[in-house]
Amino acid sequence: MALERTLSIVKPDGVTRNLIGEVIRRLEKSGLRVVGSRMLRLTTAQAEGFYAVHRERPFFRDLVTYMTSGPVVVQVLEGENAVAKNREVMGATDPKKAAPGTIRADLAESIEANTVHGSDSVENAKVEIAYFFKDSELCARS
Ligand code: FUP
Repeated sequence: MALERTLSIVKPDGVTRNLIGEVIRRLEKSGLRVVGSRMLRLTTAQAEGFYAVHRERPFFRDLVTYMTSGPVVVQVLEGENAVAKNREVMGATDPKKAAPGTIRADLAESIEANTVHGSDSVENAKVEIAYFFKDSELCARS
């Protein structure tokens, strides 16, 4: 088992529907610990940069519009196998395909407004965490 960090985002639909606490409750219940957290409204440039890997995909413009439609909460989670554990608690991208009991199956509105983001690898987690946080803004909990 490896101690890891991962980036989590409560997306605009989650914030708008007052689900910040519900999302964090589920993540904390899984054993993950919050080591950094901030609310912000992404600019178009920030959303485009964050999802740059998807820039050629047909859903890219809609995704950027959606991600800038309201505030988000960006968080860094720490724990054993944090990347995979966060993805497990989140569920599959499309809420219709997400396993019962996952955040997306229970709470998401659509494949776009799917309530949460979670890094998909340790490597990407490092890049995504650095996109939003300085080291000095993170408080180790282990
Ligand atoms: P995930 O890692 O589960 O967040 O999924 P992806 O990295 O594949 O996709 C990133 C985001 O793009 C999703 F959370 C929502 C959006 N998306 C769409 O809007 N339509 C799609 O068909 C696929 C992804």
